[in-house]
This record gives sequence, structure tokens and C-alpha cells, in this order.
Amino acid sequence: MNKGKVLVIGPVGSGKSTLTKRLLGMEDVPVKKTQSLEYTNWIIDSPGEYSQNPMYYRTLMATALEAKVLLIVQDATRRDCALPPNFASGFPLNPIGVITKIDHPNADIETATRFLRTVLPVGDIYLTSSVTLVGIKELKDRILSYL
Ligand SMILES: Nc1nc2c(ncn2[C@@H]2O[C@H](COP(=O)(O)OP(=O)(O)OP(=O)(O)O)[C@@H](O)[C@H]2O)c(=O)[nH]1
Ligand SMILES: [Mg+2]
Repeated sequence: MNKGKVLVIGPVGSGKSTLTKRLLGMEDVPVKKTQSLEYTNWIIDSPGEYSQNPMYYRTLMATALEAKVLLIVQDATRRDCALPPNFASGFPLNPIGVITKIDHPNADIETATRFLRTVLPVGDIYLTSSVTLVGIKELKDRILSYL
């Protein structure tokens, strides 16, 4: 499969790199903070700062030109949203929403869905946990259907 077809965005600590490992079926080595765009197999993982600071939006847009699918990550334990309303529609990509950490005791799926819907008004949202692996296979199948 081609390199870097799926761009993963979302704020710092939302679980993008852990999710990337699960999607790629990589062994359980601890993830380090992402410092720059990381190309692994068919995924482009981004640092959370790129989603939190508009200064980086142009970089995300330019990177999107290489990709086909945009994964927008929302942490189920967060009570805020990093990205501006309708951000997904600015990308010429197939957007998929992903709520991470649904295993967490502080997870609030309803609130997370509401936040993610502001960024991604239409399109699929997958509920996932990189701990229990719930939702990972379904998400991967959906992604692969676009590639
Ligand atoms: N409970 C739980 N914790 C998770 C899950 N996914 C990730 N985490 C934890 O969340 C923290 C951040 O995960 P990362 O994957 O590094 O987050 P990131 O979005 O890549 O962060 P940046 O690289 O800083 O942008 C780590 O401590 C993970 O172990 C999950 O599904 N459930
Ligand atoms: Mg990371």
C-alpha cells in the first residue's frame, strides 16, 4: 500500500500515535511525544500542536495533498475541542471522526461526539479504545475502503 495516505490530526495527548500503532498492528512499545510529521506505512501522524496552533494549518493543508483520508481525533476525556468549526470541510479528503479513550473512567462519549460534530458536521464517527481495542478493526476496515 502507498505511503502516507491517512493524515491523523487532533490535539496534544489525544491518542493519535497510540491509535496509529493499533491501526498498523505494531507491537506495544510506549509512544513518545510526536515532534514532527511521522510517516509510517500508510499513516501520517501529526504533532498535536499542529491542530492546536493555526500557524500550522497551512502545513496540515499541504500534507493533505498527499493523502486520501483525514482522521480527526477527539479525546473522550476532554471537555473542549481543539479545532475550529467545520475544519474538516477545508480538506480535499475523506474525513472520518474518531473518539479515543472510551475505556477511560472519565470518558464522556456524548460530549465528545458533540465537540467532534462541530469539526465534522457530517460523516462517520468511530468510538475507539487503544487499550481494549474496541472499534479499532471497524475503523481500519473503513479507512482501507477508501485507499
Ligand atoms: N485510557 C486510554 N489511554 C489512552 C488511549 N490512547 C492513548 N492513551 C494515552 O494517552 C496518552 C497520549 O497518547 P499519544 O498517543 O501519545 O497522544 P498523541 O495524540 O499522539 O499526542 P502528541 O504526540 O503529543 O500530539 C498516552 O499516555 C496514552 O497511553 C486509550 O484508548 N485509552
Ligand atoms: Mg503523538
